[in-house]
Amino acid sequence: MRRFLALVLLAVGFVVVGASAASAHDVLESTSPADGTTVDRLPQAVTLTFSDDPLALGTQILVKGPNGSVAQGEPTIDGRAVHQQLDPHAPAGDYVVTYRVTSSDGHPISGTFSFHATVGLDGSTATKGAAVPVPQHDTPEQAAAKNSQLVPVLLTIAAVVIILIIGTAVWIGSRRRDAANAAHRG
Ligand SMILES: [Cu+2]
Repeated sequence: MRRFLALVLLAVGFVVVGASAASAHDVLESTSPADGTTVDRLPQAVTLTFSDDPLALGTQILVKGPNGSVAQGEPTIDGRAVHQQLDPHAPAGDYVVTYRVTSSDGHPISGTFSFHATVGLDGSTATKGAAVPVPQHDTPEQAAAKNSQLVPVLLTIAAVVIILIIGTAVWIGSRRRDAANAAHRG
């Protein structure tokens, strides 16, 4: 019975120690932009604010946009806030931020949040939920197709110009004839 009681006390002890260790973890209190929100314009940096000052060691902030990673430079820690600068050419669209910081108690904490930017730092725009347009160059086939569409347009313009020239020539000719006839009569 004593051994059993000792085991129970030991188990309770582990639970209490474990719980206090867990509660000592810093937690992410807020982010800018906030998780799941849409911002009019992509900010120049994302900010994560924790419940206590994270340690500088091992801080990693990944920011992934429609064209890939846009995190620029190393994250900086300012008290409870961790800032990550973004590429000044980052486009509009959906963003996912994945973080891994070292809690003030030395334990790693990680997570993710996401947001949508209607206007990018590069001035591009994206509608939430819509497929993000990827800039594309014409393939040789598409370029050829566009050229073949252009040919009838150019032929039509050429035909109109020729008709106008001939029409003008005929009109000038008839006026000259009228003038000559008039001179003849007078
Ligand atoms: Cu911890």
